[in-house]
Amino acid sequence: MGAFSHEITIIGSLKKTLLKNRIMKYKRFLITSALPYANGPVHIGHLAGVYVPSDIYVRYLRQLGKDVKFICGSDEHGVPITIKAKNEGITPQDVVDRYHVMNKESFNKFGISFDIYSRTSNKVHHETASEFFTELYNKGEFTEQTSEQYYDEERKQFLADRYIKGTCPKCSYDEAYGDQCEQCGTSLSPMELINPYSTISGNKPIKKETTHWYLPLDKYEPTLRKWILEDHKEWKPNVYGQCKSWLDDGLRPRAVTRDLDWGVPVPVKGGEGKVLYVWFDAPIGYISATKELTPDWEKYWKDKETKLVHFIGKDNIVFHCIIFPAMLNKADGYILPDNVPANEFLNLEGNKISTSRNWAVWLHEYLEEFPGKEDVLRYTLTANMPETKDNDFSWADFQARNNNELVAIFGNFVNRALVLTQKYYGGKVPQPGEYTQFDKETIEIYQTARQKVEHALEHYKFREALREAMNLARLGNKYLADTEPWKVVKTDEERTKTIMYISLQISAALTSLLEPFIPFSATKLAKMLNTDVKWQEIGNMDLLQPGHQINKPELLFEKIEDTQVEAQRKKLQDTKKANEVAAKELPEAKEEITFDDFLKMDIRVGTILEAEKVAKTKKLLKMKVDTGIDQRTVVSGIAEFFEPEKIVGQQVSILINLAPRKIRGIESQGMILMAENPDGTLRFIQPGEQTVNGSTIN
Ligand code: B3M
Ligand code: ZN
Repeated sequence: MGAFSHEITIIGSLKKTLLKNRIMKYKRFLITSALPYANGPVHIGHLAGVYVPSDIYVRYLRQLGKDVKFICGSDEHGVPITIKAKNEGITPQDVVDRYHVMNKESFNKFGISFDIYSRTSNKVHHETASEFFTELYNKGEFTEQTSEQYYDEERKQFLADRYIKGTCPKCSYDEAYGDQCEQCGTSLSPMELINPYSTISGNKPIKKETTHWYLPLDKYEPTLRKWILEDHKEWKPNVYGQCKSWLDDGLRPRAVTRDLDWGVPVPVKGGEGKVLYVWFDAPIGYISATKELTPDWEKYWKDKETKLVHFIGKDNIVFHCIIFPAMLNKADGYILPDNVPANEFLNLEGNKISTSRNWAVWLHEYLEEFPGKEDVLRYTLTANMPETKDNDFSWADFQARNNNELVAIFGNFVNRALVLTQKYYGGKVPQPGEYTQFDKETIEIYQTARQKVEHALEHYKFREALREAMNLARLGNKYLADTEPWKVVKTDEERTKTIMYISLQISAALTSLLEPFIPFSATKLAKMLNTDVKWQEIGNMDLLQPGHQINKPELLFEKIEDTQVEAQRKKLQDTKKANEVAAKELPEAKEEITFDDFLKMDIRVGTILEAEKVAKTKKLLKMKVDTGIDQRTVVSGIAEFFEPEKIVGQQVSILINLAPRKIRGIESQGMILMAENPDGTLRFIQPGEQTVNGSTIN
C-alpha cells in the first residue's frame, strides 16, 4: 500500500512536469483576446476578464524569448452597433469609428501590448470572412433552411438577436434578447421568446418566411465532445463545465446568416440583402488581423507547433469553445485552440457592471483621472481577477492595494535599497562579503520565486502569479527591515555592503519578475538600476556586478489619498441616484373628477412670514403664512428640503379651505402645494412673478 501510494506521488509530479512542459513544446504562440464591440468604451470588467490576463501572459512569453503574436481589434458588426447608431441618429460606421479609435488609444495607454489592434469593418476582414464562408459553403458544410421568422411590419425588418425581446422561457425574465437571456445566460433563438416584441418599434412581430444557412453543430457533436471532454480535461473548471453542459444538452444547427444590412455580405447566390451572423465573422477577425500583421500568418494558424490561446469572458465560452472550433475544423488546415482560459465577471462596489446603467469604471476616464497610475489599476485588477468566480472591485480595495502593497512593500523596499546605495556608495554596487545563515536562507527563497510565478502563469492562475511575484518584494522588504543596514553601517561597513548587495540583486530581479503585471513601474525601476535583466536570469546573484553604476532613484508609487477615492465613490453614488430617478415610475393618473369638484378647492397665493422646525421632529416645519385674507399657521412635512430661514418671504400656493387638523399638537390651517420629483425631493408651486397675496389659483 505504502509503495503504491509513493508511486502515485511520482506519477503525480511527473504529470505536473509534463503539464509544465506544455509551454515548452510549442514553437510559437498566437494569443487572442476577445474583440470588444465598438459600441462603447472599455471598462474594468473587460480589463480584469480579458485584457489584463492576456497581456500578462504575452509579456511573460516575450520575456521567455518566445515567438508570440498578440491579436485584438474592434468587433464592429452586430445589432448592438446598429441599435446605437439608430438611437443617436448617426450611421453604424460613425459609431464604430468613434469607439475603435477611443478603445485602441486607451488600451495602448494602459500598456496592453497588442501586436495589432485591427477592426472588422476593414477590407482584409471582409475578404477573409467572405472567403471563409465560401470555403465552407463550397464544401457543402452548411444546410440551407427556409423558415418563418419574426418580422417588424412597420419597419420592414426581420428581427434577429437584439432587435427582439421577450420573456425568457427558462427563467421568465421579461427582457430577454432574441439571442440570449442576460439574466440566466441561456442562449436563445427569437422563436423561443414568450410575448416577443420588436425593440425598434415596440410592435408585436408577425412571422415571415426567409432563407438562411446553418452550421450543423449537431453533426459535429461527437468530434467536439471528444476534443473538449477527453482531450482538454485541463481546461479551467468553469470553461469545461459550461462546454459539458452545452454538449449534454445536445447541439442544434445554428444560423450563420442574418437579414440585416450591416455586416459582411453573404457572398453566395441567394445571399443578397443578407449578412454573416456577427458571431460567424467576429472570430474570423482574429485571422484577418493576423494576416494584416504578417505575411507569415499561416504559420500561426496552420502549424501544429503553434499554441493558440483565446482569452475571453465567460459569456463568450460557447462561441470560442464550440462554434469557432467547429468552423476552424471544417476549413482547411487550421489548428484549434489549446486553451480558452475564460474568466468570470467583475462586479463594481457590489453591483453588476452595466453599460446601460453607467455602472462602471471606464478605462478612458480612469486614464484621465489617475494619470501615471496605470499600474495601480493593473495591479488591483490582477489581485482581484475573477478567475474562478465573480469578484468585486471596490475603491477602498484599490486604495489599500496601492498604499499597503505597492507603496509600503514593493515601493518601500526598492526605494530603501536604491537610496542607501546612493548614500553609502555614490550609486555603485558594493562588493559583498561572506553570506550569513540568514542571507543564505533569504537567497534560497529568492531562487524559488521565478519557478513559482512560471508555474502559476502557465496554468493561467494570474492572482497566484502576482502574489508569488510580490512575495519576492515582500522578502526583500523584510530582509532590509530585519538586517537594518542603516544601523549596521555605523559599526560594520563590510556587513552593510553584503546586505546592500543582496538587496540590489533582489531589486534587479523584480524588474523582470513584475514586468508582466506592472510594466510601467518595472521598466522605470530597470532604468533606475541601469539594467536589463532576462527572465531566465531571475534567481542569479550577479544580476548587478560590484562596481555597476545605478541611476538616481525616484519614487515608484505615491499614496492614494482618501479624497481621491471618495470622489470616485461620489461619482458612483450620483450614477445610482440618476438611475433610481430614471427607474422610478410616475404615479398613475387619478380618477376623473367634475369641474365642480375642482371648484370646491380654494387655492390662493400666499407668502411665508415665519418658519421654524417643529421640535423633536425631522420632517416638520411650522410656518405662518399671509394668505391675503388672514395670517394662519400651517404645519408641513418639508423640513428635509428647506431651511426655515431661507423660505421666509417665499410666495407659495396654499389650499385654504382644507379642514384644519392637529399635527404634533399644532393646528395646521391649510396646505402648501408642492411638486414632488420622482426621487422624492419637493419644490414649491409658486407664481412666476410676485403676485398679490390672496390671488386665486384656478
Ligand atoms: N464582441 C465581445 C462581447 O461579447 C464580443 C467578442 C467577440 S470575440 C470574437 O462583448
Ligand atoms: Zn433567462
